Amino acid sequence: MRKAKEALVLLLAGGVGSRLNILVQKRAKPAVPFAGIYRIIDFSLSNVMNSGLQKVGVLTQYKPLSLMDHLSHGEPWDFTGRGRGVKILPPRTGELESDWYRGTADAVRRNLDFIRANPAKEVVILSGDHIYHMDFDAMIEFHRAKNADVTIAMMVVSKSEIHQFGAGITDRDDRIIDWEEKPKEPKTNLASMGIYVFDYDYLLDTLSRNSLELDFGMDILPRAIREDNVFAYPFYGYWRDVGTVQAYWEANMDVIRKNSGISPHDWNIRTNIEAGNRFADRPPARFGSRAKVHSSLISAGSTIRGDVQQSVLAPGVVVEEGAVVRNSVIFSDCVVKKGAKIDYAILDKRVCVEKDAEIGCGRNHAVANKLNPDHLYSGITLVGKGTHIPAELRIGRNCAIHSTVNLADFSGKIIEDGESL
Ligand code: ADQ
Ligand code: ADP
Repeated sequence: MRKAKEALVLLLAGGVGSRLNILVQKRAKPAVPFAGIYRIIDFSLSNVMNSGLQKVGVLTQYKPLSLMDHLSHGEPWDFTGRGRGVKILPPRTGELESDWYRGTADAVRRNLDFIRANPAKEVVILSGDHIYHMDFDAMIEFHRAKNADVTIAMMVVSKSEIHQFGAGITDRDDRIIDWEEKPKEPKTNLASMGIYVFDYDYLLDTLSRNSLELDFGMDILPRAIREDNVFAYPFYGYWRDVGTVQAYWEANMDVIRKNSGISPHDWNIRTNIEAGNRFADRPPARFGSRAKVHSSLISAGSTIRGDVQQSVLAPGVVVEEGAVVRNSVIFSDCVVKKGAKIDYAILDKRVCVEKDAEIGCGRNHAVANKLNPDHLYSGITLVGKGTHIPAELRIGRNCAIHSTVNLADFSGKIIEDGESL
């Protein structure tokens, strides 16, 4: 029997994800659309389902509208057929914003009644904002074989990335003997994937010990590593924290790259076909006689008469004749009119690009901005939901165009590289 059935899952889906810039202005990071028809959270939830886990509480907090809509319509997350497998746990807060969850452990602590009402052998704690493919059953088996109190999924990342993660040092038995959350001077490149298996009783006990321990990575895990049995489950598959615009764009590109290990064509990812993108009742994608498409993902309801290369298109996107879309991620119901050119851009929903406008074209000169985390520097230009880009406007690279901006007088003008409007 799969061990996973005996575990309870808590999915943390409340983080702000502010480095995703305008993509998270109106929605939580796990609700950001991904790979055409999915949202980021679909990958965690599909892993849960494919691993045979049956009971999931989703902890929400920040701008949960799109997320709740995505999780609560239709049947895709009804794992067992006997009532819903997924339960949305709204924020347990008072009136004041300062009373909001103050960290991941605090968020879980505020839902102790849900954990107590669902006794299990283990509690699996996951994040709703990673793109990956993983079998939690194997991890639970490892956790039991090690007789662990806590098991953390960990993988080797590059030296330049480790400062964003919890970093651990293990002994030959995979026991974690040293730990630092987001180290400034890393001693290791073994990173925590933010995926934890806790022994059920151990979790209840540890959370009720000290209510000032607010965060797993900062507080709970360092103490557990010092005092108790904490192991690292080594992971070798595809996993990305899509916390930055660069990482989000790259993960979308991985979906269309051959053998990247993350294609939804190779394994079962579920989504909600009725909410949000509403592609369930859209007609098939169609291609005009002059259409040229390669290395791309095109979703239902789209009409392509121009040129699409190396891009991910959500449902209902129109690319008119003579228009070119390259190296880009286009959300649902965008229109790219005749002669317009889009390169290295992410267009949120319902953006209309008028004739001969250009977005994100040219070379990436803005690498110097790298020191300022508020600036985009990876070369990608972002355009907010519903923005109307007038004819012949040229928008450079690394720009962020917010939904609220009115560009009516910008026809024929240039928005320079790195500008934010
Ligand atoms: P971070 O990436 O900094 O580090 P954190 O901000 O702690 O992650 O959030 C973890 C997850 O919980 C995210 O999915 C976030 O959306 C969610 N979340 C945060 N606050 C929440 C709240 N109050 N309510 C509900 N959900 C909430 C963590 C670990 C590192 C590890 C990385 C891996 O601390 O050790 O390396 O994840 O990405
Ligand atoms: P997102 O891009 O995050 O899906 P949308 O603008 O598409 O955001 O909508 C946000 C959420 O609100 C969606 O889940 C959608 O189903 C819901 N929604 C959008 N427009 C309406 C509307 N006019 N009435 C009710 N719900 C809506």
